[in-house]
Amino acid sequence: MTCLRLLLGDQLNAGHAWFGERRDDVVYVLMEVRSETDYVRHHAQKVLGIFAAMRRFAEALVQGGHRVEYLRIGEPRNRHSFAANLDWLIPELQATRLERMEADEWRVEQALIDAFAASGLPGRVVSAGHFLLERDEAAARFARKVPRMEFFYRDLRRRHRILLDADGGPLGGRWNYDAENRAKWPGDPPAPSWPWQQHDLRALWDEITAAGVQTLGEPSAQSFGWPLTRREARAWLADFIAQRLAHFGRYQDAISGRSATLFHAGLSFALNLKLLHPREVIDAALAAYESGRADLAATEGFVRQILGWREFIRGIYWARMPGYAALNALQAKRALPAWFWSADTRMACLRAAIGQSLTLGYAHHIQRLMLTGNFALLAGCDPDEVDRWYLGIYVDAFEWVELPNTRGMSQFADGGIVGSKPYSGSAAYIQRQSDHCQGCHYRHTLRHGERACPFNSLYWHFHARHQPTLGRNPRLGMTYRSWERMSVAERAATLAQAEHYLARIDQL
Ligand code: FAD
Ligand code: DLZ
Repeated sequence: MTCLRLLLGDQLNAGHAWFGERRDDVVYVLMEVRSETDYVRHHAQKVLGIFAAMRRFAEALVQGGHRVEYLRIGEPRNRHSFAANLDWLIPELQATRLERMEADEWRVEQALIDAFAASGLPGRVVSAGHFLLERDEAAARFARKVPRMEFFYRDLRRRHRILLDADGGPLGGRWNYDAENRAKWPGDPPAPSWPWQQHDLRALWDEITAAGVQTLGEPSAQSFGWPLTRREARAWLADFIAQRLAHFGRYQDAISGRSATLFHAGLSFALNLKLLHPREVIDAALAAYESGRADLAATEGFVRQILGWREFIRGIYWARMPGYAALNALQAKRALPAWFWSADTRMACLRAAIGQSLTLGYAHHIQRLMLTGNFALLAGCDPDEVDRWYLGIYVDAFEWVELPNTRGMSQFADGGIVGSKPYSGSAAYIQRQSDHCQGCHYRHTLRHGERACPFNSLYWHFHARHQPTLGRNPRLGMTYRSWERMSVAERAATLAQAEHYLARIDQL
């Protein structure tokens, strides 16, 4: 009797109950497959990082005495999809039973449901043991009505007894320290660089390219930086807590040309591969608070990202898929500008955000939301294209977290499920939060004219063209009142400027 247990590239959770006992009748199977490398064009570092982490995880299992079958990308016997490989592995391993963890992506979950059913073998699907809310509970909670993130987050704080006072209220008397978390970064304190690793992954990169996998961005295979094992991920977490957590909250909405990473954690890749558990990340932050190394606003601001946003986003995904992936509430149809793949634009903020996305496979949240996402929203880019770009370019991008963030939070294509209004901003926002506007080719103060910042006219064009629907949103009342206070001539010049830019969008 042999049980085949399938492990996916984002299921590298050494703490899972499966690995607590060594069993001779269990074979763990991991596969590098073209179905996963090719469903979207990924960043080179994402493919490298996932494969390198999978290989290290498999080696650790073997060292722990487990039986492992590992299919490399270049092996002739590899048939390049989970189902096609299971077809020949089942007889080869004489498997009499199939087991797997729940997949995080709807597409993969459906493929595995079918593959397991086709095998005719008895099987079992277990929780991946990673999230704080089980998948079915999250989906059931959001099936009819999705609450605002804030209320969901308060619920989880109460349930997990995180940052509560003796009466069960929020520590410090407030649930939310958002208002203190919006400062522009003046350059001081200095933003410590991340603890990049120096892995030599050139041999793996040669295997990937020889197999014909097409990627985007820089592989940086000679000194690959992202953490690939649990030990490296733990060290990265410790570095974040010691070096950056204290300033995380205050500067979490800042953008700067002087630092690509500011005080962000850089933990999403390790978290999404499950090298780290969200609870251990939260506990590390709480311990820093309790020992006086981070204040309440910084700690709460960070906990909200993991306990609040990360779990909330996943709940929406599982409650609303597969329909969510087709939502296009604003009927956006435009192609993404060509410079999204080259960073070749005169807009300094977008040049920096896209440039670092191509070199690092990373941009921080406000760059994703208020620079690239905001531009695509204002320009009316097709959410299918926007999704493909975000799903490919970031090392941490897996559909369960990418889709509600992109289509929902950033593009408002879900019509208000994730957020109650679109996250739109003009150059005034970018000037307030960043240091990009000084020295930019464009002028952040101008709405129209040769050097007018495109964000300004596009901002008003977006609101004007969606006035029949967004004009009814009470949270946009001030925006529409400002628009209506402008003179007729000013409005016409602004809209004409936007049309001019939209017609030349690839040349901005
Ligand atoms: P920090 O800013 O240090 O935050 C700490 C952690 O909180 C992150 O590691 C992450 O696990 C969690 N977190 C924070 N915000 C969110 C959020 N909105 N949703 C889910 N988790 C969150 N995150 C991904 O992990 N994968 C994606 O594909 C992804 N796509 C995004 C697309 C868009 C358009 C936007 C606006 C956001 C996206 N995010 C995504 C959320 C967020 O931007 C990243 O989690 C974050 O930038 C990762 O960097 P960090 O670890 O330095 O995060
Ligand atoms: C993203 C990715 C890539 C590029 N390659 C693989 C792979 O070859 N094998 C694998 O098991 N997983 C890979 N992944 C991650 C899967 O797409 C991921 O398991 C699903 O997205 C489910 O969340």
